[in-house]
Amino acid sequence: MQLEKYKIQQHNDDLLKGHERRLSYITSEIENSEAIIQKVVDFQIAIPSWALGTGGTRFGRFSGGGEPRTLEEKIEDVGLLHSLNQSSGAISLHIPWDIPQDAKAIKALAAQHGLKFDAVNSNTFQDQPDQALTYKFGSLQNVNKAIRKQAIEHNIEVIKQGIELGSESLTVWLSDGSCFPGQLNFRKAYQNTLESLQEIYAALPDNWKLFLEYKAFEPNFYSTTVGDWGQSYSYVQKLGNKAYTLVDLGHHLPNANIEQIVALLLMEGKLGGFHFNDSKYGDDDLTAGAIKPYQLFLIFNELVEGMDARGMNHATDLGWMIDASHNVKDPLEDLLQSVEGIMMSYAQALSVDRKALEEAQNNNDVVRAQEILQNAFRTDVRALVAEARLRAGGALNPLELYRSQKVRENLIAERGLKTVATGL
Ligand SMILES: [Mn+2]
Repeated sequence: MQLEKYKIQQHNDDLLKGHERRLSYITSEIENSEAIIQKVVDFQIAIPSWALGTGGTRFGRFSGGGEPRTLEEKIEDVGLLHSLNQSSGAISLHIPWDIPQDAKAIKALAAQHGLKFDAVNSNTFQDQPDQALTYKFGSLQNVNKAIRKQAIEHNIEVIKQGIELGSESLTVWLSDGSCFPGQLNFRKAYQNTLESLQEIYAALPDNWKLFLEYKAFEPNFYSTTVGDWGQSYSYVQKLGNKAYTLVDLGHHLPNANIEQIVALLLMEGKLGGFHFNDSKYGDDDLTAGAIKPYQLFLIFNELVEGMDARGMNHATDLGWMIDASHNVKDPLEDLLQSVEGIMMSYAQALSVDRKALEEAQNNNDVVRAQEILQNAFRTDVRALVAEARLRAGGALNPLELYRSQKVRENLIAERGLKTVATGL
């Protein structure tokens, strides 16, 4: 399904008066609002190909209707999101869930929707039907050299697929670890993983980046071989200057200070990318900003401060992606909400009075520092984010337009009620 431009235009015309009223108030309140709007226009968040269908837990999966059945339909869905918010201009593929049969045609289809290919993701946390050896006891860490080799070759194959699509980064997430004490020699598991990563790294084109994602626990419940940012940092340091740590918000132990992690990785020049989601208990993969919006704001506050300190381009120097699972919501509606939540946190972080904050910090004025941050967080910047969408050609209220155009009903009519997208 495609959303015609005139429908977006009509929707915007209907909402314009109220929008302009709110915008004029907020621009009078925030000094640098024009610069914020432009930065929000430029900021794009990749949508992973596995987030377009209904997700599941290990207890069950309740599919929604009209889910994309093919890679082509997944691209159409991301194209639809992008036409609504003009902020989802990239898709991230998971191999082998989404292997393009004809890379040229897929690339052309994506370009038609204004989409680029973000990082490609390898998968050695599941066995595939035609796979010779099992990853039950790990992949890159495995005690069996033949299994490690199989996993290395898979990653190299994913790089090749990515080159065909114009992708420029590989994300490696390993479920490797152990479930019980004594199962694993930690040092040997680390060494095997490092050597395997070195072989994968050697296959990276010069202009590529390797992102090493960490996760505290699950599916292994005693140890994880890339379990936290320190372990990921230790690997990427040894790999070289094309290797970076990737932060997934849901992959920390409860109450971890993610904003501090982000600040230090940025300082070391080793923060490569981001996976957005939110959680209450663990790796819940909920809508970004749904549970802890203040934390998301504080993370963006460090991102903006740290990227500016290094003269980085906010939009292009780090990889931004949503990594969420939608068990009870329409996945497309959930993704629209996530992007909105991310953009609001970003806009709020951009509005922080940096000079005043630095002054407060230098004077140990704790109260003033808190006031500055909370003032930014408590300011309603939705009109700034909406204005960015309007200028980019998107909808003032994407979710409202999605519903009024009965997008899901149309997708069900096109694809059927009982479709299941590949993914988790
Ligand atoms: Mn992730």
